[in-house]
Amino acid sequence: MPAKRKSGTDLNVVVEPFGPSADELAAVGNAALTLASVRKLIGRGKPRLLYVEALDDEDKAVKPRPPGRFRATLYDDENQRTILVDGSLRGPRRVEVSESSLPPHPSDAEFAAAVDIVRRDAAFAAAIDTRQLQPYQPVPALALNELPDGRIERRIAVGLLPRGGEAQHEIVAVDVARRRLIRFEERLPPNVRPRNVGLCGVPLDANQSTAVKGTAGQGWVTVTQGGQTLWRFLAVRPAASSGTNGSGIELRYVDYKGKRVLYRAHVPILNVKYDGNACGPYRDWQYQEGMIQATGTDVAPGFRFCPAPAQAIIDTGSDTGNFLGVGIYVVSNEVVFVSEMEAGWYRYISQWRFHTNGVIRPRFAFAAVEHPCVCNVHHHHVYWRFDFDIRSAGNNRVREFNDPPLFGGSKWHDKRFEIRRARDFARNRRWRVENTRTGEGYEIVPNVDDGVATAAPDAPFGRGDVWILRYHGNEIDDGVVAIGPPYEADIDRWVNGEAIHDHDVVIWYAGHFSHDVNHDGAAQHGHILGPDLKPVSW
Ligand SMILES: [Cu+2]
Repeated sequence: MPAKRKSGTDLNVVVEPFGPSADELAAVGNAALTLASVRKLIGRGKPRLLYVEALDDEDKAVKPRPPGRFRATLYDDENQRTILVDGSLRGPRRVEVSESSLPPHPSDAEFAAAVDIVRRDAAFAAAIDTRQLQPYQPVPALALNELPDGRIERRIAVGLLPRGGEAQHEIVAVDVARRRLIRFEERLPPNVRPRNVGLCGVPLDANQSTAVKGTAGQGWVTVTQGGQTLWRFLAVRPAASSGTNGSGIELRYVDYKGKRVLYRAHVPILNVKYDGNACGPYRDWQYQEGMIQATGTDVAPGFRFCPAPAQAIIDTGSDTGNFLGVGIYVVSNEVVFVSEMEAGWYRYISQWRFHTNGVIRPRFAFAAVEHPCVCNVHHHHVYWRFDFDIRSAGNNRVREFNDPPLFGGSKWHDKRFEIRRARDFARNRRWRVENTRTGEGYEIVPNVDDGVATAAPDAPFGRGDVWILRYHGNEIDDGVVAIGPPYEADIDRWVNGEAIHDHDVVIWYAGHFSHDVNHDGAAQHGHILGPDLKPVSW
């Protein structure tokens, strides 16, 4: 049943659940394990089923439809391999089975099993029982171990925060299958060895649960005002978002006043670099939802409509909450979607704001829970991917504005080929994507807090500010898994000379934020990044 929610203003927000439910996915995953082709590949091993994701096809030629495929991810510790079972949700008995040596992110159940093993270990049991050590999930979430023949053993990393007494910070690696715990030299892996021993950041939650990769939840959103449809799009919760490392709150098929603006909008890449490599660098993931404070009505799995603003860690100063998913609320003339993600000790806020006047404000915000690493100044980089399809997928062009102009008297010029561009606030630089036939467009207007990559203290780690690319269905993310190097965004490789004028274009937009937790005030000024997307001739 579509749930209709009226806000205090005359704005109406309706959300209709879309796609398979969590129960359906779980059933499909369990059934797949019994299939002969799957049993054959598994052999005598006892792999663990980590998660079952719903996948959609990247096909602009067809109308939006619910995800038609699934992927079940299993891990076989004995043979150091990942087993992937891909199939159709409509006919789940026909599947393709493949194997890979790339180690998958831990599931919640695996992490809980790893914590349990640490809790029973003689070296830690007493300190954990008396609460002198508090387990947490670190980044990276895996501790990989290279064997003499080059194979990689996958172990689950478990962090232990000191809570008094003689306790010291430690991260251990847990072999869940053999119920074995491995300790590091100096108690810490080499990329988590800050010089300081104190803790900085917001107090860690009381082990509240998170929503991990594959947790179902998407819905069609319709925003109307006085009988007129302003916005219609599909919203996907972070735990169900696309890409190697997830995408935060993901938008699909965004229409304003009945005209297509974006085919997809999301954050497929997120990374962090410390001054002097005090810790890290790290590639983060954007699918693990943490609790937000949201009170209201559940309108779809993972979506809650709230009469008052839903609040994340940057609003409450607390790592705890009462809801996993996306909070929706209306404030003045904007409909806001907000969710919070966890990656180790980082907390990221994914937000989209839709104004009645057609402006979209994508936002990303940064916070951290207590950890020795975050006492050190570090630099977060967030990369939005805006797949604009202004009125149509093709027949789009990109123009750039500079005032004062770069050459001659014209402030606008066309971008004819793929290119990487820097933000230039002195020239009020911005970009516009237009339909060449009909003239409607959207402007991408940078905000000063988004920074400039070349001026960032950790340059050249941030790589760039804006990339203007020809659309390709296989360039949704850069494919870098959040387990090891490289950590930098690899968007540059797609800038390979293709013509973009009158074609299907994609804009990547990076934000760069230097985080000094010691100066995190109540106002959190500058912690929220993102450009404004403004309609032109709509
Ligand atoms: Cu930070």
